[in-house]
Amino acid sequence: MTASAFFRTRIFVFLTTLSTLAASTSPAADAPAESKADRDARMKWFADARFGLFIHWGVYCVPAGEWQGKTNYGEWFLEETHMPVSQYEKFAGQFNPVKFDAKQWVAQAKAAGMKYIVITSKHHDGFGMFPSEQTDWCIKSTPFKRDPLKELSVACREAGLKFCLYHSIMDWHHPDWGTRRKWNDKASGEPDMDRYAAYMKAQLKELVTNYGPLGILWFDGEWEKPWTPERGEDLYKYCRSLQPDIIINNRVGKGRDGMKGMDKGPSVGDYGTPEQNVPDNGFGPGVYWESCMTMNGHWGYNKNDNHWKSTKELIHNLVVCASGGGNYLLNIGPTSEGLFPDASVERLKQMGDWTKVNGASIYGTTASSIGKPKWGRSTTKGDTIFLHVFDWPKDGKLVVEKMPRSAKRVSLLADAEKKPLAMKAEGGKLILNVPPSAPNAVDTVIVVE
Ligand code: H79
Repeated sequence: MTASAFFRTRIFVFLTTLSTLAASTSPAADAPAESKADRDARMKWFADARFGLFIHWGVYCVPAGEWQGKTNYGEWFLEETHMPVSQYEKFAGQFNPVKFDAKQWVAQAKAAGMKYIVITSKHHDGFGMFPSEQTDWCIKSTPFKRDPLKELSVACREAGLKFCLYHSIMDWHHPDWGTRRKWNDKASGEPDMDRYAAYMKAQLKELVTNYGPLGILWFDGEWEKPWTPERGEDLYKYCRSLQPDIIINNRVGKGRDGMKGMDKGPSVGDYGTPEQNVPDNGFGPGVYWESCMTMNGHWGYNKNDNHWKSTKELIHNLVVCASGGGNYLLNIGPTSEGLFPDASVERLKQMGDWTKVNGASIYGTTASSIGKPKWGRSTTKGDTIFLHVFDWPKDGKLVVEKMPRSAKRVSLLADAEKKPLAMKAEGGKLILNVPPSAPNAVDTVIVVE
């Protein structure tokens, strides 16, 4: 495949209007862009999946968010404490997660209804969670004589989940990252971004070769000046050359509109990445996106953070993502023992109770033409519309204001017998007789065929 064949139709936000533009960012316009059909085929598993697990795991889980009386650190520990790199490196010597069980993590994610796992192969502190030949600043320098990424990749494949990696572009440890920190006492000489890009590529080659095929490469930390659009395009092309069907998020390039996460203009990358927010109405058909979010207030493990979101809030977020045509990537920060925090485990279980019964209204669905009803949300698949009722009507009548077509049969998704609910069509509206109290207090799903 030629270099420019990698560049595709890009979709981007212009002011508040979303426009679909056929724009190639390739400097050489002689080769055809990936066709929409080919792109949709490559993105299909991602669009069907809707729900994934993010895992932020690195040596920052050793201090567990606490240092010199302050308790609010996470994976940004090195940057926020300004600890000398030589001192931070000592956490590697204490990282020995002997309770880590890849099969158990994957089973917990699967039971929650998650279809893919994205784990940090390297966060901004540069530490590799895999034995890299490119550096000693990786799992090799810990007492833990195992390869957690290998174990997880195998467990994912066995369980039918896609295995994906988060790999930070910004690197506070590497001497060649262009904006070197003053507290990096291990680095000398002048930073050289060409050398840095070669280092990243060599690590990515190891990752794709030894843990692949990967579902997604999830880049981050692209916003600092040394990272340029040209470097982003080059890295995108390189990763696709290693594995043509790999999916790459938009943070490989420079187009991202801050935490809103969608691209401001033409840029490389396959999908948008809202962070810590769920867009209210999605971005229209054909736009791929995924909201990533913490379960409490930190990505990396913080032993003092008890600001856990309720399961209800997490389920609603998943449903709002699906109803806007996007995915929900929910984070866990495991401990230095190798365990998911209890509160995370509990929430995964509870989400699983809901997805087990109601998964048909999430996986493989898209946004429905009903839009955003007063009582909740809606998704659709084929000839079926799923009504997600967050606020159950007190008078036993659920009104669907904008019914696109006449309904043949209406029932509760949780009802295996599909007992029909009484209904009445009235001037484009559909009025349903529903039980007096909500069968599911979080989100009762009604199936309209
Ligand atoms: O890995 C997790 C966090 O450590 C990382 N992304 C998630 C997935 C993260 N890095 N930074 N942040 C979260 C918040 C940083 C925001 C800012 Fe910016 C960076 C503000 C200004 C520069 C993002 C990029 C918003 C504008 C540009």
